[in-house]
Amino acid sequence: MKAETTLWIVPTILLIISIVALAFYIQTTRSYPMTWIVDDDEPANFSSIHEAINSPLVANGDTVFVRTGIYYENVVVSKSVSLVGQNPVNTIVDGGGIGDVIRITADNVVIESFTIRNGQNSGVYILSVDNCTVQNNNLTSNYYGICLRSSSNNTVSANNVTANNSIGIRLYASSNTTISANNITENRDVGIYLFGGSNACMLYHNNFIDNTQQVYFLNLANNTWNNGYAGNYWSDYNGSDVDNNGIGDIPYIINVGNQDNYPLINPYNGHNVAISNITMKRTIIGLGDSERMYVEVANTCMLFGFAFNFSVFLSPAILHLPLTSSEP
Ligand SMILES: [Ca+2]
Ligand SMILES: [Ca+2]
Repeated sequence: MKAETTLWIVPTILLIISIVALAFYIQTTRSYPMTWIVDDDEPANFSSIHEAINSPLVANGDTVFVRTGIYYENVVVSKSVSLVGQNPVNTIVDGGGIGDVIRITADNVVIESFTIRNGQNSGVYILSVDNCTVQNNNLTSNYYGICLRSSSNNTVSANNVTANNSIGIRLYASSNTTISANNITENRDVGIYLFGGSNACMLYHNNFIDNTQQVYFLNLANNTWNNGYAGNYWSDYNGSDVDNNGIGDIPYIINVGNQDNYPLINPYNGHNVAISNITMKRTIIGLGDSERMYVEVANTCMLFGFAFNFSVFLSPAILHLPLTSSEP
């Protein structure tokens, strides 16, 4: 009897191990992304952000959605996930005055819609990674708001980087960084600090307001301070705008090799473009006819009008009909 029992135990254990291994294999090799919910005080998949990131259930490509609350954590994002807050005002990650609040150590990470505060070092520290995005966050009361080190091809966009204890955004040896549409305000030492060969960065549509020093370079570097037609808003710019096109008439000089050729007269506040007028002589046009159309578009600080000619020709494409109809 005893020998018979032993005979069964071994294959049974092997079978259980196989099933667990198979389940784990299926879990870790799924090809579709999943969204996981974190909430500090309501039922959810996880109750803390670091618990979610560290879970073997959460894989590269997944989204970790964090509901509103105050999360006292120091998070290391070591997987290629999108970490998304429910909203940037009430979804707060507080570093408690210790280390970095969020440190990114994997490529292709997104950090979006949080308040990130009280980092002894950085609010967000981007370390030796590519293709990460930090957008739509409030970063305040950190030593550095956002810090990039030895990282390329990353994007920092539409963040409020305000009242950090030293530097708003700090780049060390980080090339090809796109920094756009951020409010960089009232940082104690410097708005943006670039050193260690942070070249070929593109910075535009940012509002640099009342930083003790707006930009500081430790080493010379060449970066582009516009997107080809619009630059940044500088609270200490004192040029004029005689032609009233919203762009200052003289460049904002940063240093040798760095100047904003298209400084904005008013702070940038997003793309709110309206088509304010379309004019055509005729509305019924025959095949082969030429016609001229005038279109006027406006945003919060500029009004553009442009005209173009077009001809009507025969195409196999079907004109779209209205999606809804009031006819029975
Ligand atoms: Ca909550
Ligand atoms: Ca002008």
